[in-house]
Amino acid sequence: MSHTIKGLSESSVQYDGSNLRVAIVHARWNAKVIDALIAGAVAKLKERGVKDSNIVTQSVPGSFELPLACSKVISGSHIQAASNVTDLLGGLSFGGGPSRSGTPAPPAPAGVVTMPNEPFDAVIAIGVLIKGSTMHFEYICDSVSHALMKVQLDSGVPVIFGVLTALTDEQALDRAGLTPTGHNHGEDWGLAAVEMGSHVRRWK
Ligand code: DLZ
Repeated sequence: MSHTIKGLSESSVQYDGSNLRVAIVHARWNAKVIDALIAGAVAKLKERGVKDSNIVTQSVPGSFELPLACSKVISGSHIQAASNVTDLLGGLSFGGGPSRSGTPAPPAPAGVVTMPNEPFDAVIAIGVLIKGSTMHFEYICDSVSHALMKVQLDSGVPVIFGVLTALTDEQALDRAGLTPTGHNHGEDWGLAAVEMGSHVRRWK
């Protein structure tokens, strides 16, 4: 058995997610890893009592798009073609009425279910960046992590940093629990969302 000092230690408090609402905003690059991370996050959200109906997912093309999408999701803007966890590829979108900013929302496309624009207690931003042969990786890792921190601090809503910055495919698979010795970091992000969402409710 391998021993390591790394990793998230268990909290002495069992945070209750039963009244929390959490958004998962995820990139679609490196989908196999992304899907495993989302599944890990959702499993832990549910384990902590977050209701299915209070978990909303929104996909964006790549990690570079995560900060803007998180910001819009938090501010209650309408994003079409969002989906919920029971139908990751289906259409369940935010809102049907006016957004919280007061701007009238565009109508949802046919077949897209709408959800009320309730505020989110936490947002989990999930992306998988894998280093290639150019400087692209470095630029995106740096800008995305700074921008997600800015969204969190500007909005006061916890943005859980679920962006893997892997040097190899193997590292990415390992951190999504897709290797025999790996650990799914999505699970940690689900727990972090419930813990931070609970803290921020108390700190208000
Ligand atoms: C272009 C690109 C590349 C090369 N690699 C990744 C990656 O490993 N992970 C990821 O999430 N996104 C990648 N992208 C896409 C960018 O994040 C972004 O979607 C595009 O540059 C368009 O803005």
